[in-house]
Amino acid sequence: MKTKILSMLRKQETYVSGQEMCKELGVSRTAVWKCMNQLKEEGYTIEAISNKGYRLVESPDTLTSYEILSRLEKSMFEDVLFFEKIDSTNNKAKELGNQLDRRQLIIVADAQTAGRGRRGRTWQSPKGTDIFMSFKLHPAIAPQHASRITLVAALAVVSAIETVTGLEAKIKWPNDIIVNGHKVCGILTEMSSEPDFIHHVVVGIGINVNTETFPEEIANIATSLYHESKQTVNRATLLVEVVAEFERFYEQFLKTEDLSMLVDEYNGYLVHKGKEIRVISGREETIGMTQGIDHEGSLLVMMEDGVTRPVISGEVSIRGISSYV
Ligand code: BT5
Repeated sequence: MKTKILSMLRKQETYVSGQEMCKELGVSRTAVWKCMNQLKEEGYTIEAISNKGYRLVESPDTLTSYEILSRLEKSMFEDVLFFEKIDSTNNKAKELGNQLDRRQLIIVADAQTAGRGRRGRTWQSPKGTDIFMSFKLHPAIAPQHASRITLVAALAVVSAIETVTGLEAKIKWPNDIIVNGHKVCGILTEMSSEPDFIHHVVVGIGINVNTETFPEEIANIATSLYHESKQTVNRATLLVEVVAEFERFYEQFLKTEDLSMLVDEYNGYLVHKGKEIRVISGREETIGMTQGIDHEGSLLVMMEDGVTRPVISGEVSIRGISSYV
């Protein structure tokens, strides 16, 4: 009911009458009134004027499922599950995937107690300020193409950050988003599959939105949108923009199972474009210049011998500079 009430209030700039709401929702006036009071208690500012009805003046910075669903008009995701605190939204999405729940879902948390990065690393996930979310997807594509979805998600996040905050965001291939040389977002894609069939793909996205300070171990690497813009960002606004952009790019990706329709846009955001870089993948180190990715999502590096080779995965840094980028 909260989702429906909030979406009705959001659709109309002016007042929505109590009567209209009762009719649309099929409930009594008292039920609507009770729900309005609950929303007010949760921090929503709702103006109520007799003979006119209700108007939403302001929303709190919250990521509840009704806050997000009421802002998502049409979506490929069937539901949004919100947790005040959880070990990891990726764990939850995988757990649901393993229960053979094939609905495409968004899992969101206000805090994580065991947020994860790649290869067992930790993702700092404090309460109340940032976005921790996972998409549970069931693409009918070849399992070996699934890692490309990380790049699709990165494109969605940079684009959403630019739209919502006006900040210039860049992609550090393959899974980081950078603002002013510091990491503002990380993406972790995980999959359960058979050799020729995907059970589920989980795309986990962590965005530092309003965090003001970071623990010492990441203080030199990390930044937040608040830190860079000196303005707090409404998390639901940004989250919904990321989802909308992801759906737009993902639809294009699914047509070809590669990035051929997205390559130019992606390369336009690449932080290392035209730079001499060092890529470490496993024990191998590659040094050279990159102009961008190819349609398969590999980073094309022109080596000192003049030959361009694709790098499938690895950690990239600018050669000769010891900073994180
Ligand atoms: C990542 O790994 O960047 C992927 C992070 C994915 C987090 C999301 S949150 C929702 C979902 N649920 C999860 O449990 N995970 C996903 P990687 O490239 O391995 O980078 C990890 C490294 O980033 C750490 O070793 C730190 O150096 C640094 N780091 C940790 N927390 C950070 C933060 N909040 N902001 C910036 N850098 C951070």
